Amino acid sequence: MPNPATDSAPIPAPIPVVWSPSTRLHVPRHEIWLGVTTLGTEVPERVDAILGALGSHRLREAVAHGDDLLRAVHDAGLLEFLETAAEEWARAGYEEVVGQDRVVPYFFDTPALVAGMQPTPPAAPHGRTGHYCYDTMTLVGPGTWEAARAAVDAALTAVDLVVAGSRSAYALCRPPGHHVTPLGYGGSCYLNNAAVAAEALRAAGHEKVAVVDVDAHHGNGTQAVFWDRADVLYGSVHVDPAAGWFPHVFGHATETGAGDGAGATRNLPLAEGTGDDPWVDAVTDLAAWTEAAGATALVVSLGVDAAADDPESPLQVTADGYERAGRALGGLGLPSVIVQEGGYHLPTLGGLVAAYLRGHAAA
Ligand code: SP5
Ligand code: ZN
Repeated sequence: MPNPATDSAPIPAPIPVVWSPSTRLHVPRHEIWLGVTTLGTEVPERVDAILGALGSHRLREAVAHGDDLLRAVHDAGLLEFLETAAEEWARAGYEEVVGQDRVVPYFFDTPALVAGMQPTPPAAPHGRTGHYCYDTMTLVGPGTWEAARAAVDAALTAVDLVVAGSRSAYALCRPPGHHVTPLGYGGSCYLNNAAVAAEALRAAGHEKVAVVDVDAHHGNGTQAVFWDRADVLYGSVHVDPAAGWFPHVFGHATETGAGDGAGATRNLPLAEGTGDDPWVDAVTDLAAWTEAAGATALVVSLGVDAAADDPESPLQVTADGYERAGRALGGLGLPSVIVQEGGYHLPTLGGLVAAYLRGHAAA
């Protein structure tokens, strides 16, 4: 039966999509989890799975940006390590000597080791990686830096579009970024694309920016970047780390920020098996929180790994849930930069992103 109310509604213009072919250059090949080597999940084919589902959107290539905002988020030592690690590893001959062609940590100079003493910087590359990389799943190869840097450029180009007047823009960032802290990387992430986007919106004159993170995992890195700041809010809905999920030690509801940032962090952990209604309610709650705080711009960390088919999380969200989440966040009417995070089920990944963007644009 025809419905005049919806049949006459204008079809929303699709959100512009920013991407870079260089993001395909990161080929992690493997992950090492619990000491077992398995095939990588954060694969280059993700880029094509997403592009394939966004055919009706206008594609733009990322424009190269300078390092200022990258340096505002990440420590100089981390950036230097990431930029040079693959070359150093190759020069040291680990591929020939031990059969490992990717940079992977085995030794971690945690507080347990350091015990309050002053460690001397290690001479060997294989003694250095664990200072920056906090897990064994996040391998660095020859194209990793170029891809991660291109993902940052995609996020910054999306910010440019929004600052120039586009209501929203989507950055197809790969590798993802929300697990990267100022000092370290992990969780299949190398550079924190969403945090850099938030800094860029601040630099463009937005006095309060909200990052809302709907990836299945808590974005501990983004939380760390803005933990003691009042000018960038961080809100996240994710599978409860207390039920045993990565990143294990962060993402609990008790974490709400500190100092100037007290109350500017909000975590909504959900039980394993949570489906659309409670998940969309949590996203809606974060949208209302953002609005009440008076944010004038939004960054969405769009992980689609909360989906029922995703192999990396036990949440059970459908494409309809993602579309409703898009409506809840798009309904804020804020200039929005939507940044890709996780999502690993290649057959459904693109459709989930498209569903979110449809909802965000329609609101
Ligand atoms: C950006 C993002 O979604 N990062 C996810 C990091 C969490 N990964 C946890 C992986 C746990 C074990 N996965 C087993 C995979 C076997 N190949
Ligand atoms: Zn995730």
